[in-house]
Amino acid sequence: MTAVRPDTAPKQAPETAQFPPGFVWGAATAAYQVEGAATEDGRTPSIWDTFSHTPGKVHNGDTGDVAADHYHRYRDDVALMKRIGLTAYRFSVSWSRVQPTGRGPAVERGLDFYRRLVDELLEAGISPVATLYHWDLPQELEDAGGWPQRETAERFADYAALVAGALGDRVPTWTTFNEPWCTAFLGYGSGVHAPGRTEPAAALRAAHHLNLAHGRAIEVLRDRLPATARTSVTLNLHHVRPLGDAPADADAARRIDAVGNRIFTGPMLRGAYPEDLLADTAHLVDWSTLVRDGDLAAASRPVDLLGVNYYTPTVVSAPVDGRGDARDDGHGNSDHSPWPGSEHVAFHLAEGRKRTAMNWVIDPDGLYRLLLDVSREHPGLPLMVTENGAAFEDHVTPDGRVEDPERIDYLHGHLDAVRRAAADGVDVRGYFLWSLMDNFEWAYGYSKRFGAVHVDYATQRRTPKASAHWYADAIRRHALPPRTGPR
Ligand code: IFM
Repeated sequence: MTAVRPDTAPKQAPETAQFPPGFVWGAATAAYQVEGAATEDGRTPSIWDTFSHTPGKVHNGDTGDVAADHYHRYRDDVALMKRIGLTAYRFSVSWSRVQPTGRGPAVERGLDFYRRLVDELLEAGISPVATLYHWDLPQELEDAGGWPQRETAERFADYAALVAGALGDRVPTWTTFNEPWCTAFLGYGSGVHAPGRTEPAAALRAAHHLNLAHGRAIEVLRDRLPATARTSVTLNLHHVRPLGDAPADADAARRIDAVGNRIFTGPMLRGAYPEDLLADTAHLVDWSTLVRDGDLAAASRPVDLLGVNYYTPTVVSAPVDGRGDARDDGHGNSDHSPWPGSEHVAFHLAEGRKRTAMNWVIDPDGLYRLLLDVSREHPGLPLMVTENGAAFEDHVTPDGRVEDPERIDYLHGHLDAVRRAAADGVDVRGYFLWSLMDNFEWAYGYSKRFGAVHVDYATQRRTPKASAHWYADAIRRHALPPRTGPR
């Protein structure tokens, strides 16, 4: 593994430094990760039900069948959010709950759960942020070809219309997709996520249909939502850094920026695929037939907000010893790289830096720089940090506490990065901690805990960790508390 020099430490904020007025303090979850109730009220399997029930796909054979049982415990969970002082809650809607086959009329009992959840949030003074898709495609649509199939984009627009019809009067902020990069490249490229396919060409086709589906859904949302509602998409933008100064390292960074970021920001925010991406991947797909007339105009329907998810930077170089190497890209172990063209790139972990339980390098300055870069590249587009957080080995002490100073440190550093970006002129409207509570961490099952609230899966007992108390303090102050918060 090649070492990366740590950057010089950024200047620390005075502890009293404030966040912008109106800054949103949120936490996020996703349907399959927290809801459970996998077969209740008409819900049928999504690709994640199928995948997690397939031996060998998820750590320990864990599934989302019960998860954190949020479906039944949402009232208590909203009460917890209120105690923390959240001003917003970002959740996702399970397509399989609303439209089990991915086609046809909505199942009202499925929609009712979200109506109840949203009402509970509004009652508690917490603003709901609804994500339409967080990776759980109805299995029947995958059986018909999934995201590499163009028709899935049309089905998504129909589904968006059903959800907007049910919740449009009470949800002020809407997000089409969460991290479409993961859907395309982990689902259809490396196969570490559902549906577990390892077909690079299919991954690129999926990416295009996700762009198209996003645009079609934005059109539907704009049509059906009140004028005051805000539309958005959330991207896991990779903060890509070349390892060294060599032009070959810069070219590796360009490639990963193209297939990691600009493959979505291009069509969605500029109405075009970047020329270098098309050239780099021309041996895999025929873009001239994949992208039809009108697709890019559809994909680039304006959004009101861009959601940015950040956890760790992506450090790359030219191939080492003539070979590309994607083992350290932070996206799980597979014999198949998620990155088309990864034979031209080697990924690196920064040595000498602290890591989380995911083995992700902790680098808050990456978030600061990412926000500055995105705001420079897309001026006038308000940003929201829609996910940021860390998994650590958490334990409940005999007297019922969870001390997680490393998470407090992580949150402090990253919130300070957001504050500094805002102070330097970035229009960043808020921050959503990932995650409100421990949950099903995809291929890692329940082995990784990202929550500010600890969940004992045997009893479903919730215990706010020290970081939840610290975050509550930050919200009260509208400023960063010291790293070790109050108990
Ligand atoms: O748990 C996930 C979430 O579903 C999407 N973004 C990254 C998180 C941590 O891996």
